[in-house]
Amino acid sequence: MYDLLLRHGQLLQSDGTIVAVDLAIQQGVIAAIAPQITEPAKQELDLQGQLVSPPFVESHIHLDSALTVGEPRWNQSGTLFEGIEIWRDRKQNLSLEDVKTRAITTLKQQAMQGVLFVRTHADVSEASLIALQGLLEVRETVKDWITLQVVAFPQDGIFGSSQNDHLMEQAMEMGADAVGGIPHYELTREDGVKSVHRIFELAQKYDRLIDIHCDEIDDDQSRFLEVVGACAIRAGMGSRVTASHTTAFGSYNNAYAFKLLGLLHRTELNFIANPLINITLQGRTDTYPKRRGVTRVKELWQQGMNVSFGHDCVQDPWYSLGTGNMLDVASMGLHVCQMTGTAEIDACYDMVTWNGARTLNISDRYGVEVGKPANLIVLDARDRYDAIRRRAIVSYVISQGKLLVSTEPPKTIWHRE
Ligand code: 17E
Ligand code: FE2
Repeated sequence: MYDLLLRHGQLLQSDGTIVAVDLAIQQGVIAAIAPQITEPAKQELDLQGQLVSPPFVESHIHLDSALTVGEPRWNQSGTLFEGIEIWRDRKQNLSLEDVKTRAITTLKQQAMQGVLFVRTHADVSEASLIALQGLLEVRETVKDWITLQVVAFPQDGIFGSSQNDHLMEQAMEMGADAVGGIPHYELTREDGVKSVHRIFELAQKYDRLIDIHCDEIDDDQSRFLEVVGACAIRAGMGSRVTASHTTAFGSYNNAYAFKLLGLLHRTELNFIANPLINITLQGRTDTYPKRRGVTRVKELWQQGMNVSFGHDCVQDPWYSLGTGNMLDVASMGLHVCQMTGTAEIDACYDMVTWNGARTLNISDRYGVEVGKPANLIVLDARDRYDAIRRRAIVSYVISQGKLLVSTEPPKTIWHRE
């Protein structure tokens, strides 16, 4: 007797093919996938030919600042720097309760839309480390229905003030999953380089992943990605390292960009683009032509490198919009990066699913395959293209073998002939 039987699904497999199947779940694990399963189950769902996919992966979000938009004021200039100033004021008033409540509200919003794996940044430039403490507690509270990774992120720079380096070390001891950084915001270019070396040192000392906010600026001279790449090669840990944003890559001259691509090719670095926010945040010092301020997603993907898309923000000092819907992210990425070919559209879907899982280093546990943990979503869509174009509804979310969320499609009535 199975615990849960899903009948009549169209399973999107990791190679992109779609097959008609029934899926059986037992004790939190996918027990069987076959054209027809006849054994009984305690609970059955008829999927009516809807698309079965592994869950969405949110590879980059700031849950500590989520849902604070307008507090204490609105970001009127729309720049990264005004956002950092506003957050510096808001974070004086953090409490554990405040951080946890907003984070859990956001995670529920995400899970309702099919996100079951999340990597969040936690600002560790405050001596209290309340943002980190809060998100580590949330990681524990939600672990039965969503998997959370927490990055120790020094928003004000590791060497921007004398205490921050020590706070990074403390964050590792408290149990952060990954070491973060922001080299382009350090006081000098030299400090930026030094910060990248320090990040690798901490990651190796504490055996953690790395996820660096890297070159999130339109300055074509911001070249910390090459430092991250070089450190990854020397440390032999590329697949455990992520370069987030890298928006300056969109501004580099091609001679340098091609040289850089060659270097990156020698690593197994992961890249995260956050197209919703960076299309609004970047290009603010341009008149016309106005740059897009998003990294070279298509070229990295064409070179076979791992790229995922993140939301970055849900209603915070940097971005007043945001819903947690990963199909919104995929759609914006598709537009901004001009990924309109058929394989390119499919790749945009993969960037909010499989590629995100690879970034999070959870590929061994991720995917709708027999023997893997039963995490999956059912989309009211025919295929990846249809899902992105219509921002398809996630009808069912199955987390760790159990039904977590179900959503009915809205009903629209046409009242004329
Ligand atoms: N902090 C930062 O440095 N960059 C961002 N995009 C956000 C926070 C959201
Ligand atoms: Fe970010």
